[in-house]
Amino acid sequence: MENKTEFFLECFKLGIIKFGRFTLKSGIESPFYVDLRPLSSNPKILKKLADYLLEMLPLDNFDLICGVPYAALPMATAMSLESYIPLIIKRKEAKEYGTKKLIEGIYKKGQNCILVEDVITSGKSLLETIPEIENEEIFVSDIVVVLDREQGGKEILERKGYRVHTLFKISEIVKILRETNEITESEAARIKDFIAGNAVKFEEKKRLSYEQKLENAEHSVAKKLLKTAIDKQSNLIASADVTSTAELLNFAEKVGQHIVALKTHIDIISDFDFEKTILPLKKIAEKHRFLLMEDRKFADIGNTQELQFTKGIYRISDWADFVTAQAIGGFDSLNVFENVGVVAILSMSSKGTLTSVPYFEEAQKIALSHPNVIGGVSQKPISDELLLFTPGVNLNEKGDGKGQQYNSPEYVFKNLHTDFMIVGRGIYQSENPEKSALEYKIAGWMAYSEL
Ligand code: 5BU
Repeated sequence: MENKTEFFLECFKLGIIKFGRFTLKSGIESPFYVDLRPLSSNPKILKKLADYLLEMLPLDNFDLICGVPYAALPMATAMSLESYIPLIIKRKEAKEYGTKKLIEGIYKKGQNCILVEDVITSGKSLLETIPEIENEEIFVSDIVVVLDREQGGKEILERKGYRVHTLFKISEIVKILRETNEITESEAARIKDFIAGNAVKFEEKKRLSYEQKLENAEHSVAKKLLKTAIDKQSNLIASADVTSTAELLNFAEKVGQHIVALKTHIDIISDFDFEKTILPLKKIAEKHRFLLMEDRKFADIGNTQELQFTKGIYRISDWADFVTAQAIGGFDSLNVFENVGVVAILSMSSKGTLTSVPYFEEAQKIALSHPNVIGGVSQKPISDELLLFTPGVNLNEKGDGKGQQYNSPEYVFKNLHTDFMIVGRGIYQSENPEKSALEYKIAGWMAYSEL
């Protein structure tokens, strides 16, 4: 494809930006007006536009495409034709008769949908559209936008945990148009002033520091985790998804100094033996001052969970500092985890997960009110009364071909306000796990510190 600047100039020739005085929907007067609808009347341009928009996304992760009505509908259609990802149609208003559906087309609950928008200003129309799609239990994680007017909408959506991919920014466009003499210096200056003066004001929610969270923490395990993070300047939890005692101990020894906790799936250790696996692991944890997090994901009635927690060959209650548990069994099912911290699963990182928005909200209510719960596992921002643990983090991969979906450390700390990132294969499958652990630790701490 030609470069993006040339492509923009081709689009510009169709009259998509006008200069002068225009009153916007919000009532404010703008020195320019953007209308991308002409792009849809030129098939070659529309096709190229669809390719540019698709290029910004990890396409394997999506099952559906939907455009915000009306201007983005042809764009979404073109993207669907180019990628073979099925299209769904969002109505502006539900029909008064018939099915009264807001979303038309063929879809299933739990599918991942790319949302397409032509221009983003304050983000208002996206904020209205997203819940209507999520109410159908379709997941929206990524939004592609042709043009960002840089008035704060992108940031508002990103703070809510959506990834916003924009093809053009108005500041870039002004630069291109000035360089090609399409606009005068004074026009460029007027536009720049307008952008600077009209960013939508939003109260950026400051994330709480580890020190502030430590002050607020009540549970001893939460306190210990936060103290460890501050002392070691690390917010990294390494996931040791290895299958033998030797590998587990070797891995713990190598990465120990860089992590706040080691996450285990103890039931995948094929030669598990309490004396030979757990006792040395505990020693390494003490030596390097990290906690043990057993990712057991309890999901039963309280009585069964109690047995799974305290009995069997693993006797998790004898060694884990904290465990993961589903909230699906209800509030009382978590009463049995008395001497450990519980991290409740609020949403999952895998494609097609059923942890829809309503489920997430109910699970979060339980997490917030239960004294044993110290935090939640989630791919969305959560209440800052809870610690947020986020798996699905990798510096090099977008997915694993088995449904896992990855974000970068920067993304999870900046947009989700994650407290602890969980990294598995990014570390234990690397050639030098110790070096990789250090790399992730630095990336995570920098992302946190820059906020
Ligand atoms: P990975 O190798 O970085 O993909 O490993 C991620 C780990 O986190 C792995 O042990 C999973 O079982 C765990 N995990 C996850 O990936 N996503 C989730 O939503 C939850 C746990 Br809950």
